[in-house]
Amino acid sequence: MAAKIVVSLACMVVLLGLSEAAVYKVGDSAGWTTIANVDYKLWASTKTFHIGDTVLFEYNPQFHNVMRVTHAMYRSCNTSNPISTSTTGNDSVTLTNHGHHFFFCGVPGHCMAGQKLDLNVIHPVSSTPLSDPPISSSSSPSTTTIPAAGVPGPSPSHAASLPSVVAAVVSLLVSLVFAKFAS
Ligand SMILES: *[C@@H]1O[C@H](CO)[C@@H](O)[C@H](O)[C@H]1NC(C)=O
Ligand SMILES: *[C@@H]1O[C@H](CO)[C@@H](O)[C@H](O)[C@H]1NC(C)=O
Ligand SMILES: [Cu+2]
Repeated sequence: MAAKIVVSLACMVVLLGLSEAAVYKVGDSAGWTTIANVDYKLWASTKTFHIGDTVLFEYNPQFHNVMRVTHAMYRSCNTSNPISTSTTGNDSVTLTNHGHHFFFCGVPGHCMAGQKLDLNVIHPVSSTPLSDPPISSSSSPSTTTIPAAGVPGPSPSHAASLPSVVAAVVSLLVSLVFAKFAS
């Protein structure tokens, strides 16, 4: 029983990853830049990022780069110790864990000018493929109720009600048979 549940949960996670993997170009047609005055906070707020999705930073590497940083460094535009730096001009980042991911351009002044991005990847079990209403896509990671994975499974109430359902079906069949013989 438990093994079955684990397997079906694992399948669900895999399906989620496969069905929802998307590629988002940061800043859409404007790309990763300071010229167009893109509001990257607004851009990110219009998307729902899932594990397995990819964000693509496209920019002229002569003028910009991409630094992945901590929240503290993001807030202060501190470029001294980035987690990683990309400089190809066409950098894709696959999102492999949930929570916030912080990026900015490390060229002096660019982060301060707004070339910074905070992506929030929602928790994988907060959305299910079939049973959830669309509202869930705009929900915050606060929906961490794990049983919301939609498994119609072995909660104590279900387990207890199963024998009574069987009993009801059996008694219905018995009464039908008796009714047939009696007529
Ligand atoms: C930037 O962060 C480093 C630690 O990573 C710290 O030593 C330095 O003081 C910070 N600089 C500023 C201007 O906050
Ligand atoms: C950037 O990389 C993506 C794949 O990561 C590719 O599909 C795209 O064609 C590349 N764009 C440029 C301008 O090289
Ligand atoms: Cu820049």
